[in-house]
Amino acid sequence: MTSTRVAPTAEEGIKGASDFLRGDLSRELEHDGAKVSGDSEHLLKFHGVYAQDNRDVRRERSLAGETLDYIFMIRVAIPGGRLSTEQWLALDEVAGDIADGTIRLTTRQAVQFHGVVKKGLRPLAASLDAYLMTSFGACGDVVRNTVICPDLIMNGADARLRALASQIAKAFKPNTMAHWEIFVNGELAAVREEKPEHEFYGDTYLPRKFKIAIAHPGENCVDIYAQDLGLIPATHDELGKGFTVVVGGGLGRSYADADTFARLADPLTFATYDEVQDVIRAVLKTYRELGDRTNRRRARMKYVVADEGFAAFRDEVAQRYGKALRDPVSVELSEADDHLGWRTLDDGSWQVGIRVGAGRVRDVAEGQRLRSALRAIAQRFDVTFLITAQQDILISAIGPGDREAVEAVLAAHHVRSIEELGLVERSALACPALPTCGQALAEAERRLPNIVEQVQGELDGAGLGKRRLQLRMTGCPNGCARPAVAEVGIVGRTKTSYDLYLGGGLRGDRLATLYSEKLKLEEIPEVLRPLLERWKLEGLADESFGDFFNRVNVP
Ligand code: SRM
Ligand code: SF4
Repeated sequence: MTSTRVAPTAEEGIKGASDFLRGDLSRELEHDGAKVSGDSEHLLKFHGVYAQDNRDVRRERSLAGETLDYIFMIRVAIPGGRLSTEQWLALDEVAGDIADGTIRLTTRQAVQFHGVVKKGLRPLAASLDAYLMTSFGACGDVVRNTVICPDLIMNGADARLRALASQIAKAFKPNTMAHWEIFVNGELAAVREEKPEHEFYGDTYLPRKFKIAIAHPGENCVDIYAQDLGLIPATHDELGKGFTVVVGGGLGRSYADADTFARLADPLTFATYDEVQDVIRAVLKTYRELGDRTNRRRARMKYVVADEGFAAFRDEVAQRYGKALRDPVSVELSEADDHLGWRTLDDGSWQVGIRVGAGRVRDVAEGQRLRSALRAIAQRFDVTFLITAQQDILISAIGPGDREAVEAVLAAHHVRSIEELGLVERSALACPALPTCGQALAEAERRLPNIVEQVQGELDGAGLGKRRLQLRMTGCPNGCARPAVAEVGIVGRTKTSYDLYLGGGLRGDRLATLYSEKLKLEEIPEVLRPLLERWKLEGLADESFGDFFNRVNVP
């Protein structure tokens, strides 16, 4: 009789044999070669490190029989995207001394460094550690960087809410000391007593990554329904303040596996502040036990929810929670706030939100010198930096008398104000894609300015220049810039073609539908043109493009 049981993936074996994420990493970091072995590549991800090669020179080097240009990407987990000026200056120094001169803000409020060589990994980890930051757990099969609406941190009336992202990050960080032993202070860390690993991780951790976000009660700037688990502040008639917990979201798909899909999270329960971590633990245990460890393409929790059915999944969570789950309190989120521009906070201080194209903080010769501007502000003013889930940066807690001085620094570095931005540019997102991402099928970040300009041109041409249009672009269907919930989602299909998704929107509560396949990038404005014309003629007053597209059911 043949067994139908499928073996766990190689990655599961690597995790299990790694002695809690150590493996051979110490030795590998010490040897001279520019790269690490495949097993170590997998373990490195848990430490926030991705092995990459510069794909711009891959072909010519291969043809010439030369070794590839091996580089590493390091992702720093920043709960809620909140940074002190000292931390920002430390990141700025790393960018200049160890990485490629840029700081890449991510769609999950974290920071990435690109182009780091192997011998830079330990100094980089030590610099982060000195300023209470780490890349540990920013990648890998664990709870990833916790995202929160910036308004809840700086302007939140409720102190418990303000602290929640950091508390969750702490509570769900793996206990192993491997990172500090291998990357930061070697023997010193090894002699420290190591706590047993969390029960919901064990020695093989989760089947795949797990993403948590906390939304503002009024608007959806964090794309809460795209998360494995989302917390939406809500008030229960009897129990008072707490959260509607939503679960089972995720946006990645794979062309190689037709049974992969984007899915929005569903409401699971209402939890009070005191209960919320136990509910998360129960969800994690359910995922740990029921998630697919035989196929990494279908290992995310959304597939457990979809395969089991939501009601059965909910029962499984309740069993592990140890008591019945309450009904969720119904919530309604409005369109995402981009947090850009100047506003005053409740305590009378100022905040300015600055658009960072595709999250890339850099100095452009003869142009905007954003990296220098932020450095100068961090050196002169006692402010707080906040990274948004739209890859932008907020300078917050600016003293009531400092607005003009901060404005002057920004202007001196040619940092564009929101009044100078086109409305497509204002909300457009793109993932890094080429040349660093190993999974990229097509360009994204490097082509974003061009496609934004063309689509803005179409809007202007149709007399719709004052209307918002949300455009997101990725180099493959993994969906790192969340095109699956955008009004216009452009997704890399082959080196020179893209699939076009339409009809998501700024509330983030609707999946976009596949409208056209394998388009050249330059064809996209033409394909959009008649749709924008129809939106102008047939759209209701103030109806967004995404809402219009769904209402009239454009063929
Ligand atoms: Fe992502 C893998 C970049 C947010 C879905 N993502 C990658 C890797 C690490 C490529 C790789 O595996 O080799 C990319 C690094 C490229 C590079 O050169 O820097 C990468 N993802 C990013 C970032 C930097 C995009 C950005 O423009 O900001 C975001 C970093 C987030 C962070 O700070 O933690 C990023 N990735 C997302 C999101 C959006 C979100 O989380 O809100 C998604 C869709 C939501 C989801 O998870 O479903 C996303 N990334 C993926 C996937 C598909 C996972 C899946 O199971 O469906 C992959 C592929 C994988 O994990 O193997 C991936
Ligand atoms: Fe890479 Fe694809 Fe993510 Fe873009 S969407 S960063 S190409 S994995």
